[in-house]
Amino acid sequence: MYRLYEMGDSGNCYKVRLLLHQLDLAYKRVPTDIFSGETRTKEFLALNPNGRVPLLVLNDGRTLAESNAILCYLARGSNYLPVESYPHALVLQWLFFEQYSHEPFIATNRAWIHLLGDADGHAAQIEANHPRGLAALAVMEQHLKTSKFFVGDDYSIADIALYAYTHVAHQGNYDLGNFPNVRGWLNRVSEQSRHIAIDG
Ligand SMILES: N[C@@H](CCC(=O)N[C@@H](CS)C(=O)NCC(=O)O)C(=O)O
Repeated sequence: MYRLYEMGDSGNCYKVRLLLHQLDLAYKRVPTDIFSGETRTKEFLALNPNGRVPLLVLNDGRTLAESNAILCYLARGSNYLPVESYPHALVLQWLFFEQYSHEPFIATNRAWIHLLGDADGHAAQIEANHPRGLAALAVMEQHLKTSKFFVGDDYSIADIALYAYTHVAHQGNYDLGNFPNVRGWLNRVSEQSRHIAIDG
């Protein structure tokens, strides 16, 4: 059985739980509180020297970090990751977009505002991040004008990766009111079979 070191209200960890559930794979959750330093202990750093969750431990003890790498590993051979090189690369394109242009602005503001409750202490960073998060949402909005899911008509791990922090973007003070295509897509993702909610 897989072991997943994770935190319930982290979107990066939720991506992995959502896919594990949709693939009906057995796993054990290992709750890891980042705010009390549990990702920086000697024991945890031996598993992931980068000190971050999610961290997946395979049956044979090998470890895998980085949420989107874990999605690729688990989705291989399933309907959630196309095999053909071009659609496969498009999935990767959106996974990299999520990590470089979306998550650093949307997830980070959510963490300061919603998880830490310290909007005042991070006001300048939140303000600087906000337009960059909106820019990522605008890219998604434009793409979803003509596409049902991120890669064509089929739900994939690109959707899982982008759903994780977009559906809770309001917790980082992002208003999705001007993004009707994004809202429609959020609904389609939440209607997929075996969908589960994020914790918290
Ligand atoms: N790029 C990484 C980001 C992981 C990450 O930032 N995890 C946060 C929780 S969402 C964490 O563990 N932070 C603990 C720390 O920085 O000490 C991924 O996608 O897995």
